[in-house]
Amino acid sequence: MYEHLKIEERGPVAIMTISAPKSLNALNSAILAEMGDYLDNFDCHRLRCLIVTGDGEKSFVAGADISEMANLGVLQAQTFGAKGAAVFRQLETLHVPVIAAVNGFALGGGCELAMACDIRICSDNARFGQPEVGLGIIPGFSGTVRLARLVGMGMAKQLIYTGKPVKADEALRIGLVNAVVPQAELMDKAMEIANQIAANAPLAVKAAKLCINAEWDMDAEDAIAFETAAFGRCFTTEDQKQGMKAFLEKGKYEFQGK
Ligand code: CO8
Repeated sequence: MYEHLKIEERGPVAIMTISAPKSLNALNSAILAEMGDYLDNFDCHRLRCLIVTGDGEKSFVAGADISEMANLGVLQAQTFGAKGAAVFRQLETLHVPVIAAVNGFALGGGCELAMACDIRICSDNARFGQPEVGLGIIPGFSGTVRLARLVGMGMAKQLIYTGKPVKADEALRIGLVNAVVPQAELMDKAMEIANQIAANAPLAVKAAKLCINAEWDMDAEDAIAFETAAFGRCFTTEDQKQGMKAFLEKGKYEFQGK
C-alpha cells in the first residue's frame, strides 16, 4: 500500500516500520506524506496502540534526508520543516499511545520523531543525537521544542550545541528512553508495553494522554481543573461502570472502548 512504510497489525496493536534502506531510513517528503496519510486514516477505535520503528538492524531514522534539503531556499525549508512538524504533532496527538522502538541511529529528524512518541525504548546499539548544527542548520522537526522538555534545558543545550550523539545507556540515564534491551528483544518489549496499554480502558487511556499533553504547559490551577473535568467525563463511559463492577465482583471485564 505504501512505498516506504510497512504496516502490520497484531491484534489491537499497529506497527509502522519506516523503510528507506538506501538512506538508513532518512525522512524525505514522500515518507512524511505517507506517514501523514497513514495517521489521518488510523482507526483509533479498533487499534489501541501504535509502535513506530525503522527497517533493519542499523537505523531507526538517520535524520531528515540531507540530499533533499541541500539546495532548499528559505521558504522551501520552512515548508519542509512544517511538514515534518505537522506529522510529528499528529503522532503526539494521536488518540492512542505511540511507542518508538528505536532500533539503531535516531539522529536529527530521527531523534525528533522518537521524541514525538509517547514512550521510547531502544536497542543496545541505538544512538541518539541532534547533529544539525554540524550541517549548518538547527533541529527543524521540533527538536528544540521537545528535547529540553524531556531531558532538561542544560542537557538539551549540550546535545544540540555539540551535535554529539549519545549511546543507549546514556540516553537511558538522561531520561531520553525508558528502557534499553538487546536488539533481538526490542519488538517483544515494545509489544509487551503495547499489550499492557491495549488491555486497559481505551477511552481512559485516551483521556490520560490528552491530559498529560495539555496540562504540560498550564499552570497548576488550570492543570488540576483540566484533569478534574476529564476525570468526571470518565464516569459517562460503560467501561468505567463495567470495569469497577467487575472489580467489586472479583470478575474480569474486557474493555469495549464505550
Ligand atoms: N540523509 C540522506 N542520506 C543519508 C542520511 C540522511 N540523513 N543518513 C545516511 N544517509 C545515507 C548515506 O549518504 C549513505 O548513502 P550512500 O550509500 O549512497 O553513500 C547511506 O545512507 C549509508 O550511510 P553511511 O555510509 O554514512 O553509513 P555509516 O554507517 O558510515 O554512517 C551515520 C551512519 C553515522 C548515520 C551517517 O550516515 C550519518 O552521519 N548520517 C547523517 C546523520 C545526520 O546528520 N542526520 C541529521 C540530518 S539533518 C536533520 O535531520 C534535520 C531535521 C529537521 C529538518 C528540518 C527541515 C528544514
